[in-house]
Amino acid sequence: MIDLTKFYVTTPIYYVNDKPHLGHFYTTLIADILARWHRLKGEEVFFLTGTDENSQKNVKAAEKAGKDVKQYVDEMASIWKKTWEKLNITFDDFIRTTEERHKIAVYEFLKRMIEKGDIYKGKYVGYYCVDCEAFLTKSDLVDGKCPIHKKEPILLEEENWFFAASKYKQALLEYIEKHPDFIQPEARKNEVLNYINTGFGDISISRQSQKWGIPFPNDPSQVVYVWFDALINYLSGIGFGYDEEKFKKFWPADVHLVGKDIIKFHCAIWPAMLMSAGLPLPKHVYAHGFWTVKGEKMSKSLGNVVDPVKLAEKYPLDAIRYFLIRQVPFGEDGDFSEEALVERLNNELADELGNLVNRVLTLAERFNVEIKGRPELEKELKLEEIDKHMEKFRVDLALAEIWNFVKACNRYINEKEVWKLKGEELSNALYNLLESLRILSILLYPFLPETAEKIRRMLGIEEGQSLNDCKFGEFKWKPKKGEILFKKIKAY
Ligand code: ME8
Repeated sequence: MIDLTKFYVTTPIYYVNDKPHLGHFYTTLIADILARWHRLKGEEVFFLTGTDENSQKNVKAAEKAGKDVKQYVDEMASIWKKTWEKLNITFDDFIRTTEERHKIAVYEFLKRMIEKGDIYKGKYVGYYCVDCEAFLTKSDLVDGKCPIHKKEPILLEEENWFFAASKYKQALLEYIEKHPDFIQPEARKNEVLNYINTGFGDISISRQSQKWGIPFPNDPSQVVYVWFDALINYLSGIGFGYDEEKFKKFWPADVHLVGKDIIKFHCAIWPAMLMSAGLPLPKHVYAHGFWTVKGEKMSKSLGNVVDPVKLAEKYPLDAIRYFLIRQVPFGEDGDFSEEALVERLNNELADELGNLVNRVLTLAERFNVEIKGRPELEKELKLEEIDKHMEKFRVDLALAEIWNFVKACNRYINEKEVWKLKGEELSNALYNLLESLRILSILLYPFLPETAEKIRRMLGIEEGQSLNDCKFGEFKWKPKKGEILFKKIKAY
């Protein structure tokens, strides 16, 4: 169940060893769409994103760039933040794990775990993939290499601080059982259960060999393990340890959006950490699939990434947003190609939505009649279904349902041959079509914000409509045709 008054959504905090690629944009875009939707519902929304800066990957990248690590992460964090701004992402805060507020939260969190008796000193011996920043077991390896990064892991032997995570194994299994929609989509749940049942043990949460990171409390010879500190961003970003009121207002998160690569951390380790610190668990974790290019995961380490900023210089940003949401069922993998993007832009955005808006406004301008009538098109609008999909984070299904309405409006024009109508019938048809466009300008706003805004302006209606206004009624439009919404692209 979603809290009716607040909505807290997060993205992973991304490593800053490179700039954002389309995969990162995808997760962040979904969070943006959900945040905009819940704002339309009048809820108090908090949308957090940020950067994971205490990683060895960042240290290596700084060395490669010949820069001081701090200077490097500062520059990169600024690139990430500016990229999201450029790409019209409406985050409410941007947490960086090198910030003081984050350190305060990590220390408060660790203090609670220490008081609980869950932290002890032990010896760690095992494989470690620096690109994953994670331990691997022998069975994880394929041909002796990390299956994701295709690199040999290092063998690590250290005296570390450990979290007695195995204490929470049973409680975790029970929690997942009792909260069937905690891990989504359903298919991912088995993967997590399998991990908890077979691979879940105590976790080393400090590093002796590293200098870059948050010093371990009362043991400055070690730094906090980067994943351990990173997960706490979801709390430090909303005031944990320094703004209790804000923290109480927004925690627990309504949804952590993540890629399927980091599900174990979010659905097993993080919940166990929260149980230890005596805090409620997030309501949902939604793990989506990977964007691939020619079947291979798009990734910084594989070097096959698509740059969303460059893409947005070539295509309208709303077309990219639309494509990413429509192209794959949310949760599954999808292959990226410009060809497929252009196809959707031409066939759906230009031919269906663009054409609809253009036709209705042309008719409204041509026949300057009084606009009133009976709400005939309202039955085609499945608002409840759309909202249900959004409550289940199925942005893809919600947008498909909105698109059915776009198609229904086009059908209405064709079937009625509106351009031939006269008098009351014409007035009625224009009423239905203009009201439909007004409602579309609200519903499309989370998905295609620039386009929705253009439609609103062409209709001559005021800003600030909410989901409550998505019903047919009386309206004072001042329709005026504007620019074409989407120009078709011939070559790409
Ligand atoms: O894992 N397709 O950061 P990261 C879809 N810092 N999404 C993709 C993707 C792809 N090909 N590649 C990346 C980390 N992503 C940690 C997270 S959170 C406490 C710490 C997205 O920079 C997806 O959301 O490697 C994935 O989980 C995330 O970027 C990994 O980003």
